[in-house]
Amino acid sequence: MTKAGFIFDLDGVVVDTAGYHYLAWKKLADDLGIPFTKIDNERFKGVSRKRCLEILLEMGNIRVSPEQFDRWLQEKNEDYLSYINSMDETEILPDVIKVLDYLKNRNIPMALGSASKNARAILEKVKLIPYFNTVVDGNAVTKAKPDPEVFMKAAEALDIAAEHCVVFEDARAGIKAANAAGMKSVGIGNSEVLSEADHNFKNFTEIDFDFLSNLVSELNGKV
Ligand code: B16
Ligand code: MG
Repeated sequence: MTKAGFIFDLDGVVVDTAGYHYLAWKKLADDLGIPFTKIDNERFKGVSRKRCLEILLEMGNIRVSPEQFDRWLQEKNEDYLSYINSMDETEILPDVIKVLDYLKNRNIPMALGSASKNARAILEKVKLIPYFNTVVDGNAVTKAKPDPEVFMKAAEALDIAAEHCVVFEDARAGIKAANAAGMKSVGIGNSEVLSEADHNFKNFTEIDFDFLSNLVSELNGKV
């Protein structure tokens, strides 16, 4: 029986929903007269919805009542969900299924660890729910990455010790969270941004079965 657990971030690792987040934030920013570009959107990756709105309002020097803040949060999310609703399995990032199948065929427990409160809905849309033993999302955590809470909860739900887990992440805060949890970390994306990761790949097409097999052995070998 394996002691190894694999934990995956969602946006930027399994699917690329950043473009939809951008469109929804851009619409709100336009309504509020705040200039907002794709470069600004980079700062929102891996960051909670509430914190994103705080940053947007700071950019526009806008102060609002808690009620208005909540209304805008809801507005952004409804807009975002209208894009999510038309997602399907064609939006799974290249070779993600190859990696998930490899692990599933070896009965290796897998978890999703995401800041998104919409994570479960997205997994359902792209039909990936059956791969994951547990989904820990933005509804389950109180502290955002780089706090390790999301990944610690995922390991706990898998019933696997943190030091036997590995996290796949595309955000610097996510790599920091994995390292802080005492887990192995794999950076997906820009290796300069993710330089604190134990391993780096541009995307899943660069990950081969030898790498996965060695990783599983390494995690299993830990005491
Ligand atoms: P929601 P991840 C994160 O997902 C996104 O990268 C980030 O841009 C977004 O603000 C956050 O989820 C919250 O999403 O509004 O759906 O709750 O990378 O942690 O999977
Ligand atoms: Mg991400």
